[in-house]
Amino acid sequence: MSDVTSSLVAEEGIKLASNNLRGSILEDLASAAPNLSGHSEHLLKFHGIYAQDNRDVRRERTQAGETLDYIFMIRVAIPGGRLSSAQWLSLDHIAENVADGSIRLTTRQAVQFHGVLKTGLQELTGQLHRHAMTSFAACGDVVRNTVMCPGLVSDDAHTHVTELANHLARTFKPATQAHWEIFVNGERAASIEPEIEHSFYGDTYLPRKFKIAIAHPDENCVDVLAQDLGLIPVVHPELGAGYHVVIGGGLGRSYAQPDTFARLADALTFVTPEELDDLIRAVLVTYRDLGDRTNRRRARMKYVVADMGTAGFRAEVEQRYGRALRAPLAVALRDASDHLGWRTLSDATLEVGIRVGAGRVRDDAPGRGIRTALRELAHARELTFLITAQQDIVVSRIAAADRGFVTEVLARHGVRGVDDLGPVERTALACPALPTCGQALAESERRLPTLVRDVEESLARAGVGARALQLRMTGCPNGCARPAVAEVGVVGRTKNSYDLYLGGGPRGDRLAALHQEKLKLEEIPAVLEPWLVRWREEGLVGEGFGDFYSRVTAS
Ligand code: SRM
Ligand code: SF4
Repeated sequence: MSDVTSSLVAEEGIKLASNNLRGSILEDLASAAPNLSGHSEHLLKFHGIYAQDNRDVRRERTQAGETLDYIFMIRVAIPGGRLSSAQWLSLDHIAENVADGSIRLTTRQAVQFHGVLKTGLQELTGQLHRHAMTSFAACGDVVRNTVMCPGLVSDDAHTHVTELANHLARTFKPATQAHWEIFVNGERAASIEPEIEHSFYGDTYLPRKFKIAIAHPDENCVDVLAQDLGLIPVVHPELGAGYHVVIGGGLGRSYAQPDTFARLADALTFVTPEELDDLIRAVLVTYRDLGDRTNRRRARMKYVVADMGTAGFRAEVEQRYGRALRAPLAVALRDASDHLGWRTLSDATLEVGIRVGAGRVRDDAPGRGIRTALRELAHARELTFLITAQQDIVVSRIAAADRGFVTEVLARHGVRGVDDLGPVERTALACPALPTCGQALAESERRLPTLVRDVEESLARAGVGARALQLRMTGCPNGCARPAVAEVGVVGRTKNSYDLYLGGGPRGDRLAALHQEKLKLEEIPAVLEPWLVRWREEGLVGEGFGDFYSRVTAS
C-alpha cells in the first residue's frame, strides 16, 4: 500500500469512527497539551479549525529541542460574505482578544483568525455563535462556504437570489449536532443550524471539499468556473428565471502528482429555482459515490468529471436525479467587477468598496488603520458589510447623507480610495502562506506589496503604466488565490522560487499557461517587462494583457 493510500484510509477511517464528527475532540480540548491528537486535528477541520504552528520559529525551536509554537486558524463560514454591523463588531472583538489582531478576509468571502491558542477556541466559537455565525463546515469534506457576487445582494433587480447563499449553507450543512455540543454547550441557533436531515453525507461525508459559487449574470467576480458547482442566474426563454449550472471546476495541483491539474467547469444544465436543491443533491451524491477515496490529492470532483467525461458524469447525475437534464443554455461571462469605489444602489442608499490588501484587516498602528476605521463605522451606523471574493470589503446600505461621514472616517485612518490605488495593487490577491500555512513552499502575502510595486514599475517603464493588470500570488500550487485563472499568476515552487503563469482570462474563463519555471521573485518583473512592451505595441484597442498574451501565443 502506498503512503498516499494508507494516509487516506486513515482519514476515511477517522471520519467513519468519529460518531458524526465528535471523535475525542472534547477530551483533547480539555487536556493541558498545547496541541491535539492527529485524529482530532483531522476532525476539527469540519468544525472550521486548523492546527498550525508558527513556521517562522519552527526550525529554531526544533533545533533547540523545544515544543513548536502551536497555534490555530479558525475559518468562519459567511455565506455570500454578508455581515451586519453587530457581526462585524463581534469579529473585531475576537481579532483583538482571542486572535493575532487581524481579521483575514478570504477568497471565498469568509473570515479567518490566525494565532489562536487552544485555550481560546471555545471562547471564540461561542462568541461567533452569539452573533449567529459559525465556523462549522467552513472546512472539511463537505459543502464549503458558498460564495456569491456582492452585486446580487445589493442590487434590487436580483432580490430572488439574495438569500440563496444562506439557503444553500443551511440546506447542505451536515445535520450532526456535534459542533453545537462541543463548542457552544448545546445551545442552538436556528439561523445557522442545518435545516434538513441530510443522510446523503453518510458516515464518511464527501471524498473531499465541495465548493459552490453564484455568479452575477453579467460578471464573474467569484470565478464561477473554478468551482465544483457554479450557478449563474439566467432567464430561460420558456421556463423563466432559473440557473445555468456548471460543474467540475477546481484549481489545486500538486507537484508530487503530475496527474493533478487545474480545470474549468463545464456547462451541465438549466434548472428552475424549485428544482435547484434536488439537482445539487444529485450532483453531491454522484460525487460522494464516485469520488476517489484512495488518494486525497485526486479526490476532488473535477477528476471524476475529467476521467469519465462530462457526458458520462451527466448520465450518472441523471440517474440519481431521477430524470433527464435539460440542455444547458449558452451563457457568456462578460466582465468581472472588483466592486471597489462608491456606487448608488437602487434604494438610493450608497455603498463603497474598499481595497484591503491580501484580505488582511489590520491596523498600521494602535488605533489607526483599516480595522479601527471599519470598527468606528460599524459602531456608528447599522450597515451591511460584504466581503468580496477579491479579499476586499464593501460597506453597504450607507444613508446618502452619511457619505461625508464615511469618507472622513476612512481618510482619518489612512484608508485609500480607489483612485489612489496602483493598477496592479487594485486587484492583486495573495494567499496567507508563511508563517501560518502548513502547506506553503514559499512566501506569498508578506511579499505581495514588493512584487506589486516592482511589477507596477515594469508597467510604467513599458509605457502602459495606467493599464490594469491582474496579478495573483500563492505560496504553493494549491492555488488558494486562484492564480491559475489570472492574467499573471505567481506560484511558489521552492523556498526561493516561483513558477510564472500568464494569460488567464480577466473574466475567469480561461486558464493561464505556464510561462517560465523556477524564477526568483526579483526576476519576475524583468521576465514580464518585454511582454508588457509587446502588449503596448501589438495589443488591440482595449485588449487586456491576459487576452493579448493568449492571442499571440496561440497563433
Ligand atoms: Fe485554500 C488548503 C487558505 C481558497 C485550494 N487553503 C488551504 C489551507 C487550509 C492549508 C492547509 O490545508 O493546511 C490554507 C490555510 C492557510 C492559512 O494559514 O490561513 C488555505 N484557501 C485559503 C484561503 C484563506 C486563501 C486566501 O488567501 O483567502 C482561502 C479560504 C477559502 C475559504 O474561505 O473557504 C482559500 N483554496 C482556496 C481556493 C480558491 C477558491 O475556493 O475560490 C482554492 C482553489 C480552488 C479549488 O479548491 O480548487 C483553494 N486550499 C486549496 C487546496 C487544493 C485543493 C485541491 O484540490 O487539491 C488546499 C490543499 C488541501 O485542501 O489539502 C488548500
Ligand atoms: Fe497555503 Fe498553498 Fe493555499 Fe497558499 S496556496 S494558503 S501556501 S495551501
